[in-house]
Amino acid sequence: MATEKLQGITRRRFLSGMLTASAGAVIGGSLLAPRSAMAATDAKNTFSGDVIHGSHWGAFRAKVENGIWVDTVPFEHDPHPTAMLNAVREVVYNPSRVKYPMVRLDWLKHGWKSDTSQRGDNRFVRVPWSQALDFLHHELERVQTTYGPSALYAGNTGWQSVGKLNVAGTMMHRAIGLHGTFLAKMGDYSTGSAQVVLPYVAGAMEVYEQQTSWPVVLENTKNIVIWGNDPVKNLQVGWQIPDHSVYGYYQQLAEKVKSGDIKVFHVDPVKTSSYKFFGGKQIAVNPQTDVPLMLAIAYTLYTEKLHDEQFLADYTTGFDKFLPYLLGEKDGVAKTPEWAEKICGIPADDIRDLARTMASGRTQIMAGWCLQRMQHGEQYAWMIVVVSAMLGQIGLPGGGFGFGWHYNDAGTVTSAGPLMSGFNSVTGVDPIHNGSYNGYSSYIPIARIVDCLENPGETIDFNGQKVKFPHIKMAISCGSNLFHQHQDRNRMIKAWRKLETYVSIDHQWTASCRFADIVLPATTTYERNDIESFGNHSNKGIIAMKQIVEPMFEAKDDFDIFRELCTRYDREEAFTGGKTKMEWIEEIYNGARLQGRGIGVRMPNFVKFWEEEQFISFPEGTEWVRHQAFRNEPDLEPLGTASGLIEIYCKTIADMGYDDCQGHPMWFEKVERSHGGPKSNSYPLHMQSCHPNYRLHSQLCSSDAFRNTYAVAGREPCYISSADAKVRGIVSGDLVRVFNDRGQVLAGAVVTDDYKAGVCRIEEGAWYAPLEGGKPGTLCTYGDPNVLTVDIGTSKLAQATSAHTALVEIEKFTGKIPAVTGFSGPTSVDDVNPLFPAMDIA
Ligand SMILES: Nc1nc2c(c(=O)[nH]1)N[C@H]1C(S)=C(S)[C@@H](COP(=O)(O)OP(=O)(O)OC[C@H]3O[C@@H](n4cnc5c(=O)[nH]c(N)nc54)[C@H](O)[C@@H]3O)O[C@H]1N2
Ligand SMILES: Nc1nc2c(c(=O)[nH]1)N[C@H]1C(S)=C(S)[C@@H](COP(=O)(O)OP(=O)(O)OC[C@H]3O[C@@H](n4cnc5c(=O)[nH]c(N)nc54)[C@H](O)[C@@H]3O)O[C@H]1N2
Ligand SMILES: [Mo]
Repeated sequence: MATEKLQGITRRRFLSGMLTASAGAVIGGSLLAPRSAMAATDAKNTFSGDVIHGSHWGAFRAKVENGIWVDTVPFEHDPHPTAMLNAVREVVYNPSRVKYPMVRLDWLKHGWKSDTSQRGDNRFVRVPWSQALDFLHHELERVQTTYGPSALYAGNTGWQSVGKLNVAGTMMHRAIGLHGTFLAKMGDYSTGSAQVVLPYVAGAMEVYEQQTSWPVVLENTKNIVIWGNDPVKNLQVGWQIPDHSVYGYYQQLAEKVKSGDIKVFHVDPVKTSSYKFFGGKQIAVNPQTDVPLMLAIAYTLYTEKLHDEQFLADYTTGFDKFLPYLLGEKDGVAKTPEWAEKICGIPADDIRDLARTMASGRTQIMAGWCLQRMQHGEQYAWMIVVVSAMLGQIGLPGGGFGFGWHYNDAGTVTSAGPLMSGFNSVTGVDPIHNGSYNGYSSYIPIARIVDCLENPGETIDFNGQKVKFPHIKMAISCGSNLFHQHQDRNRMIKAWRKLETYVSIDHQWTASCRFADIVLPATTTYERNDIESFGNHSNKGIIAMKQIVEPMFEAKDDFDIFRELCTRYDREEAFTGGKTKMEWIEEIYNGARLQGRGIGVRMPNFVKFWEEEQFISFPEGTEWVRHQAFRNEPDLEPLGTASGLIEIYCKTIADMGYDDCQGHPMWFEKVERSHGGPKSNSYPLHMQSCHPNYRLHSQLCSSDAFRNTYAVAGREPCYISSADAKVRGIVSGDLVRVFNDRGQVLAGAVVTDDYKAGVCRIEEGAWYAPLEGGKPGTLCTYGDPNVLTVDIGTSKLAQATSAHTALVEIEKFTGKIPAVTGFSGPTSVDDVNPLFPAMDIA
């Protein structure tokens, strides 16, 4: 939700909605229990007033009464606040809060020799902090000295929270890295295949880079092709604090579409929020078949001589090697619109029309990331660049391709202000343990974690290298929810049993905590001080993130958790750098202030900023055109590819000799695909697990009152087309079972005409809530889509997630309706001696 047109909520109504929501949301008595109640006499806990803070969902002012956060008001400089801000307060107070250090029952009894098949049964024992940290330290020592660094997986980091100091994953890396080297990860779930293939093709990752400024697009562009992308939905959140100013340009775009000045095409099997907001034409492609559609566009451009030969000659290499494939000289299949129609479901004439329109004027392609989170996702990213190259507009104002328009306020004009640095994982101090990896890889591609657990010793291909999977014995994660992010939950549950010890550090009792042996309670950002940029690419200014409430229960800042861990191996000073948290914040601020002086931007001194101003804004920057430097001076500003040019054919990739990613983009059939593809006879519906409209991944799912504003029958919504619902006798509001060979979940049906027949969606991040905890195959009572997704690499090149290659069947649920598990924290067992010396069992 960003503006009135989006969901019919104006800023004023949004604000009043906030008030109603908070009035209705009762802070549960049990939640305020021990700590806050006990501390009620503290001076700090009688504080009342407004506190400025920031989040992935935007900046806000928290209203505090007697030490309790009662309401949330969007920041006055955010013109288009998201409704998700309504859920943020609950993160502190909800029943899923991790309250105390907890150790899994059988792990407490038997340490690393525990019965790991009990993992996930959610029985935990509260232990004192000192003991929990002793356990963690003991396990790090044991694993390093027994097996060496390859047995400790500490590479994974996730979306944690904003704040330049309290970067949860970085703190973990810094502290664990001071103890010993470990198994790291490569890549991420977000853009795993695009970020590997695009540097070969276009010379840069492309995905996280700033895009051409929106004013330039609004002035110059005639056609915008939004390819598998929903920026109106996805720009609600940001890696830093989003300023949401981009929605102002979106309103202008909507007007230009209305007046006919700009045409927008949405290549998407779903009528998206962006489609509804901008208007334009939907090209309702069959899922996973965009490459045939693009090949047919390329075929049309070439055979109708609409391609830019001069551009191809001057700025690209290898079109001649791609052409025989396109024309079918190589494999006997010309990639004609008629050929593509049978696969992608778009009539051949419509494909030709689209190609002609794209060639008829300035065309900007805005490509999303979902399509590269599928098997052979590399081909999609590569083919976007090839089509753009054929159009010849790369580097012109408002033309060419971009892969990051839906991320981090892209296309806003970057300010002229300085950039803040932050807490760093590197200290320059040697670790205690620096053992040998014994011939195993020192990293794994992030999404291959379960493959690695299942097949230690096996060697896989990855981006021209060989990765020999080590025997992982221990894993630790902090600010990351592995039991949300990873695919094929039931397979994961079995593989997880191979770990001797898994440690999760979080403030919400996520499924990852359920499947952990040691759980440590972190504070939320709202319980500590920090500092962050307002705006991502826009870099509009700096916000003081002031502590709103006292830490709940026994939660500690990640900084203190890891500082205290480091005292156990004499690395406390190295971890803290000899500074307190406030000194760090001041130093981060002063770094930017110094930089600002160099570029003529004056900032107040830290005390004035922190105590008085609390928000400073930067002067406006200048408009910018992506790839313009390369276009103007290809010799002086070559791309980062081997040739310095766009590589339509890439020898480096061809020489890797992979069957599933070759020298130029190609169409490969998928292991499963709807609309007549493999396995569609058994499971006819393509399940999308797109990024949620009302969450950031799994974050905010545990905000009960907010969840109940969108849950259906108490479960995660499952969007299903009217046609598919009708033949199954399903109506909106029904409890449905969504299933395939990999698993089954309950969800609440939302029947809609927005979805093409054969396509359904359960948004990622819905919490895993097993009927029988720890049992593979058990019903998920809330609707985690990753129970149903496939866990294979995209290809030998990137080995990224293929989450969006997933077929399912849906039926009305007729059995005995189980309650939703998953949101109420651990089952606490207290008749066990909490001081049982599990660590001596070794
Ligand atoms: N099926 C499917 N799966 C997907 C995707 C998909 O499209 N489909 N998308 C993938 C993508 S792109 C991504 S980026 C991943 C996201 O996966 P994650 O990054 O793992 O997702 P989050 O839910 O943001 O998890 C962050 C965790 O950090 C915790 N946390 C927040 N702040 C703090 C803090 O200050 N300290 C500590 N210690 N913890 C904190 C939160 O409570 C939460 O549990 O998911 C991937 N999974
Ligand atoms: N609200 C919100 N915003 C977010 C996030 C969030 O959790 N919540 N997460 C952030 C993160 S970490 C990331 S990585 C990005 C993710 O950004 P993306 O991966 O780009 O986002 P998705 O919403 O998963 O998918 C975008 C679009 O792809 C379409 N699509 C799916 N399958 C196909 C297909 O086969 N063909 C075509 N043509 N289209 C298809 C979907 O219908 C959807 O409209 O979003 C970021 N923004
Ligand atoms: Mo992501």
